[in-house]
Amino acid sequence: MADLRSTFLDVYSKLKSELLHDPAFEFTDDSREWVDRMLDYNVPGGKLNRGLSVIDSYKLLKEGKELTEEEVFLASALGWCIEWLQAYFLVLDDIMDNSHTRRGQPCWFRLPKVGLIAVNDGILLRNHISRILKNHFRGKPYYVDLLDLFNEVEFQTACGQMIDLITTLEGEKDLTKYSLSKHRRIVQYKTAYYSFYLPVACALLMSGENLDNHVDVKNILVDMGIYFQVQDDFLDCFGAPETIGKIGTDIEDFKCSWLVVKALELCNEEQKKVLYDNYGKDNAENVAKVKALYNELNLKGVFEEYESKSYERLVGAIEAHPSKAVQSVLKSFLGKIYKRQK
Ligand code: GPP
Ligand code: MG
Ligand code: MG
Ligand code: MG
Repeated sequence: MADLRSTFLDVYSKLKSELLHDPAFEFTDDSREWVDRMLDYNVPGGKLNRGLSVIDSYKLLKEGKELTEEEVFLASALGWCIEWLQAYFLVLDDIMDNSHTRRGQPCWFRLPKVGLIAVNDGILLRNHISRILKNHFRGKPYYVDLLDLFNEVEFQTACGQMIDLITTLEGEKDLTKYSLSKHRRIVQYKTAYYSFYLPVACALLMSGENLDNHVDVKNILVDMGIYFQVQDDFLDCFGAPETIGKIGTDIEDFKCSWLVVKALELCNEEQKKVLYDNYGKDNAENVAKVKALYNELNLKGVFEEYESKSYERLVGAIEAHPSKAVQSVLKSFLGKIYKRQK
């Protein structure tokens, strides 16, 4: 595993070096240094789960056959494309969510030298994906499907992000419109497709599969992605910032978080008033009152219950799948996130 990770990181260095010498642009020392620093700051510093799982999944789909060096490189390159996509989303998401820290350091846009240059850096990160795909996959029979996949998933994520944002609009702050079905719609689009379906879909395309034949796999992965974002919502409030590497902002941002939806479901009239009066205010006292209410309602316990129920449901769905290889891919994914602390 340590080995796979270091091979994976070697591929990062190679891809970065290609991008820093992209013949389509005449780099100066300054511009090359900017991109170099921007990439190191934003791309490789996460858990790398999404990226590594392309290699894992591809291996499992090959059912134990030793991968060639080229296959390892290509699966890693696709894994890095997902990590680049994630970096692009996070750089922009942190601006939109007014966040302060990410992966244990200030958000990129918070650096005094960066500010809103981060918006263009996000656009560059997105373009790097197309450069990487062109450099390494143009000759492959699945190249068009790969481009289409990244485009589709990016579109779904941007739509999810849009509904995440427009539900919080200032002046229209209205908790009555928050429900589990609204939450589900937001997180399915903003998180599940790119975080869960995309890595497996990349591995399937590399294996020569037609994605139209794997709708059942997609449904299970989307379900898993929803569970993953519920964990993210939970950790936003209850996670340790030192562990999750970020300080939560969902309460301040009036987000349609799983926690607020559950709180609305469980609260009495008096508690509802506390929520209405304090949710969505960028003030430590208001936030503390919301957190106290979450504790009063035992949302930790409610979440633990949700977590074990989701796990059982997902295992059931996975075991009903006809292919053992696909089962191992899905189980490996689920194993990585079940009861995660970060
Ligand atoms: C996670 O939401 C969703 C994304 C990072 C997708 C962003 C999409 C864009 C098109 C920019 P989140 O805000 O809960 O994540 P976090 O808690 O990590 O900030
Ligand atoms: Mg967000
Ligand atoms: Mg965010
Ligand atoms: Mg979050």
